[in-house]
Amino acid sequence: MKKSITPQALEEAFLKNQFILYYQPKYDLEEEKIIGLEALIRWQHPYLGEIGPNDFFEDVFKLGKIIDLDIWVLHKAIEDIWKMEEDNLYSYPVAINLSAKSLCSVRFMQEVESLFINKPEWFNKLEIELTEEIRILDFSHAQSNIEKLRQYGMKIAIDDFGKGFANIECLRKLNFDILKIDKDLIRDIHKNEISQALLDFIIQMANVLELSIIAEGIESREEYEYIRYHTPCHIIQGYYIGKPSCLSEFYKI
Ligand SMILES: [Ca+2]
Repeated sequence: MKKSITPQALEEAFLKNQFILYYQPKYDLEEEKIIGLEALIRWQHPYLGEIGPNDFFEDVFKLGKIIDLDIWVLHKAIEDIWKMEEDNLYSYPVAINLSAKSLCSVRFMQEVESLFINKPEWFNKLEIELTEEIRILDFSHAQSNIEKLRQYGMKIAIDDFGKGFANIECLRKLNFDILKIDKDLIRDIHKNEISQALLDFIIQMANVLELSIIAEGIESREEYEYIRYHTPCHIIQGYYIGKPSCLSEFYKI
């Protein structure tokens, strides 16, 4: 599959609008309802079918198109938030995944600013998930842009927490609102005492830092029950709760 992803094909994907956003629900166990959606990108390739981000992100980075892609996601998520309101549907907050490169880029921030000037009311429905896998070289610049985004009403999450080595440094140097616990830590948590101890520690730390917590990657009934009955974490995400699907799926009766 990788071989067929040529720079031309990627250029064409942008020109011909071949990307699509799927949404995965975040569920609140206390309120017993969906409280938000995470936007997840797919590429609808004309010959290869649907391609997940893991299979084309590297090429997007190599081509220097990651900011273009993040801007596309931002526009599309806002369009979908607007569409939910237009159709008189409950408008869920939408989280988008953002690269550190875009966060630190003038172009992305200008795009956010011009969208905000036109429709500020959309922005308190938007959340940013920043993965700590990507390296942030200039923390003070990243932090000042994070503060701008928060001033626009957006909430900022540190994504995949528990993976990689930059976790604590990111938490020390940047201000977040939400901490998303990585799925690797959740996997088989019901039978892994080390994961359980680490999860307890992360939850305590998040409480001290006044961060909301989301446990992602819940795929089995056992994982679900462990989180539900043995931890105070009440916002969850994963295949056990709901797979990524088209926006319209959330409004089917
Ligand atoms: Ca994410």
